[in-house]
Amino acid sequence: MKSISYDTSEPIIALASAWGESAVAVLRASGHGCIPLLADCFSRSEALLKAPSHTMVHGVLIDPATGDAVDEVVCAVYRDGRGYTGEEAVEIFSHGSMPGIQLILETLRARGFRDARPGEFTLRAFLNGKIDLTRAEAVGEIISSRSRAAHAMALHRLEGSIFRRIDSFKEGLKKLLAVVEIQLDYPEDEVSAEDLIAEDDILQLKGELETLAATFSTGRLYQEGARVALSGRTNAGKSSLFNLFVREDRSIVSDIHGTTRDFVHEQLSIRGIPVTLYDTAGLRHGETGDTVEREGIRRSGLVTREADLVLYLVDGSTGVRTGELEGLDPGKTLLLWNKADIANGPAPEGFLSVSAVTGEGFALLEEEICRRLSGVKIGADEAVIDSLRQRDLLVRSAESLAQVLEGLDAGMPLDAVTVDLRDAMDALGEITGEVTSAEVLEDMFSRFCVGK
Ligand SMILES: Nc1nc2c(ncn2[C@@H]2O[C@H](COP(=O)(O)OP(=O)(O)OP(=O)(O)O)[C@@H](O)[C@H]2O)c(=O)[nH]1
Ligand SMILES: [Mg+2]
Repeated sequence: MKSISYDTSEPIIALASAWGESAVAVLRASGHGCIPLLADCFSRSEALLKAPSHTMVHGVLIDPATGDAVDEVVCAVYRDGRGYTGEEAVEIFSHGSMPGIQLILETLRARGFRDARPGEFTLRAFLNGKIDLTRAEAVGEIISSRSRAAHAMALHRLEGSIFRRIDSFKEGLKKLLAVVEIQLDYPEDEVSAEDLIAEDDILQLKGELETLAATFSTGRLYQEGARVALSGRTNAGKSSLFNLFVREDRSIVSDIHGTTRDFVHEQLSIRGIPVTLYDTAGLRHGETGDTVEREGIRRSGLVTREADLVLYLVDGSTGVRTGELEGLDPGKTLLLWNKADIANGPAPEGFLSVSAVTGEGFALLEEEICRRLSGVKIGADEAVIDSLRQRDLLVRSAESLAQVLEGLDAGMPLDAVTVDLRDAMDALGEITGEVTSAEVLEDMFSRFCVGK
């Protein structure tokens, strides 16, 4: 493997907490020899040099050039191999002052530390065999998670849920390859590929790979969220329902038709899915409204077109107007029979009955939104991927297995089929990082923040 373009053995330093004034800041130092380097600028040099792993040493950082105090700090010491990076490392807890942090960094740079690259601590953890690539990616995913569900899923991945799944896939393939490769050593035995490779096993494995790859859309949904728009005729109760979702009196509600002009939006979480909810201007049939209202309706049209899901409200006390449901996209529309508390009759077929005033049907509505957006119900223990890289490699692996099946059907020779089997295996190896190029690694970790 080509090596990383920068030296990953040098001692590095970075601020691990956010840039900004805070009570405490955390700086991370890592790399062979970083403890003695730090001890050179520490008031209790001996204590730091002798500190056992996983202990804290209190003292003052000092600029050795001037003898001036830099900051009062606490150092958490990790001896060789036991820190996050799998190297000798120190976490420095300092005061969270921006000029103070700058001074610490300058002092340590002068002692021979270099600034860490983005994600370099996690990259080193990977290079030192502390974590595989799926766990390394999970670290980035935890930090950037936008909802509790996304956070929980990423944490699950950090605990190795994806790694274990991939490992079990690899085990299956490894056994097959072992049998096949032994046979390739004895070309004089005329054993066909079909005799050695059970089509059903390949089919099953291919199915499992595809299922895991398909969880990517769910992973994305919980991470990036979805756009949900409220739509319907004027006075259907869109703004009332919007306010119920956001749990505040955000959008103006009145019994005057055409109350909402410009669309209003808010961020919220529906059963763990980050959602941007839009309240839009009500649609009128035949009547035109004034210029401002027409512009509002035009803009609302753009919002509904872009939305992942449209909640189309019908006022249950007046019912469905002729032709009003025409032109709605059934694939992304959820029909709501609002004002169930004063409706003339039960919700027609295909409608969900709700009341924005009494809250009736609201829990079911949330459940339905969640189901429609994610398509599947995610169990707490289920492995869900949130990395395009992993998705593409799973697809590549499944495609190679499809080639294996084609080869078997066409009666291809064993060595030809083996090439595809190996490719399926390599793609899985790339997911966990056994056969990943330096370019891929650098690209992946460059998207992390500095200090992680
Ligand atoms: N009884 C009852 N009244 C409701 C319900 N939802 C809305 N209303 C009333 O219906 C009227 C219109 O509600 P809005 O929420 O402003 O309706 P809208 O769809 O936003 O209307 P526009 O902004 O004009 O398009 C108000 O008087 C609400 O109090 C409901 O579930 N039950
Ligand atoms: Mg409104």
